[in-house]
Amino acid sequence: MTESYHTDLTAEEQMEIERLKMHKQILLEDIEKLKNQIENVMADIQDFKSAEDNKMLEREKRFCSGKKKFNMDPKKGIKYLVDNELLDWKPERVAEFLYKEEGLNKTAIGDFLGEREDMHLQILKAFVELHEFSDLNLVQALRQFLWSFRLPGEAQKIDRMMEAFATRYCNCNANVFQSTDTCYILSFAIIMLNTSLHNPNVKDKTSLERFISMNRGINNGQDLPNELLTNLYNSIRNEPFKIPEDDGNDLTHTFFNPEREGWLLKLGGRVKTWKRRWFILTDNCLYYFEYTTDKEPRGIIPLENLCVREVMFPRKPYCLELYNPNSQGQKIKACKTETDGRVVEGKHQSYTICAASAEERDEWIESIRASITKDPFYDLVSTRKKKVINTVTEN
Ligand code: 4IP
Repeated sequence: MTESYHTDLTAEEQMEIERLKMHKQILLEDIEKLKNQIENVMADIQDFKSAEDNKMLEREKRFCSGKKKFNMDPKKGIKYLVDNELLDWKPERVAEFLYKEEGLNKTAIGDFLGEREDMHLQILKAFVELHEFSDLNLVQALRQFLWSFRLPGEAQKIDRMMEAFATRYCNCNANVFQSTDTCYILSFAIIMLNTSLHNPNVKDKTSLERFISMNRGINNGQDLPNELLTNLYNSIRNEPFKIPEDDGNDLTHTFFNPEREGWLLKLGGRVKTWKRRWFILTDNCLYYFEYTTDKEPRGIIPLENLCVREVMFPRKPYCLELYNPNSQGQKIKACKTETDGRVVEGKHQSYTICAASAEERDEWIESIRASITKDPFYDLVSTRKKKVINTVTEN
């Protein structure tokens, strides 16, 4: 049909058709080439995308493993994230990571923030500044703050963190307290009030009147308004602090939960013989046993009111001493089992205990200190109160 159709055409028209056919052929080839090129480009894009996806996945994996490392050892975890370019080693970035990232262990956050190095102090400052305390009363602000990490056990760490908290609170609420120290002291009073009101082991519950009188004169020598203290008291009474990580709502326990056990040498009380004993530090008591498997301890030393320090002893290089600073020369309250099985009062005026190395001794000293929970914040707060009184008398 095409032929008969063509025969009707003039030679010129037929040539034109031929020319168009060729042109069409060329165009089809071009289209084919373009198609191939597009396919190649698409394949490249696909490769690139999956390489990017892989990179992202890889990054995600490393980020997760950084977080796990952080939970086990916060400093190592952060170093890993920084070395792998997953986190900028800048106070604001690290603070944001600690504040916002999910799945971080709050004890680890607290430990990391409490460190003494300059960078850590800057991170702590940036971290606290991520909290908005404007127009919140002190209890509301503390609720927010204490939920974002767990206060570590070491007094100096707590001091730094509470100082940072008080500074931030006063910056957000300029006219509530006369100084940061007032805020600091009252924060501790509130934390202790929480323990007193909500820990079933505390029998003597702090009354509102006592809370108010405990806080007399802390505002640079002046009293805080009764109304403010009453509000704070009621807020704590109606709702205890919520502590991250579901392991009890006793703040004293939450802050001070170190436990240690190990072999140490102990010097006798009257007869000065060294005995190797298995020591266990728990619940603010030091227990010692003859064998690790013994059910009954040979002796129990309640740590309440005691202090611990390093002490020199001839031929025993790594000694520590437990003593009562308020009644030197008197016997320390303790109990021991005599060889005949009778339980009697201890006869030590101080306990001299020797560790196997300087490091072990220091670890014991640190754990014992952290465990002396007569009033865990006593030293921190009393230093601050003295400071307030001195400032008042100087002026
Ligand atoms: C004993 O010496 C042991 O050192 C006791 O330690 C010690 O009691 C005694 O002190 C001391 O006299 P001998 O065994 O040589 O008699 P442990 O009880 O660990 O065996 P402490 O009070 O340290 O447990 P006094 O103060 O009870 O005499």
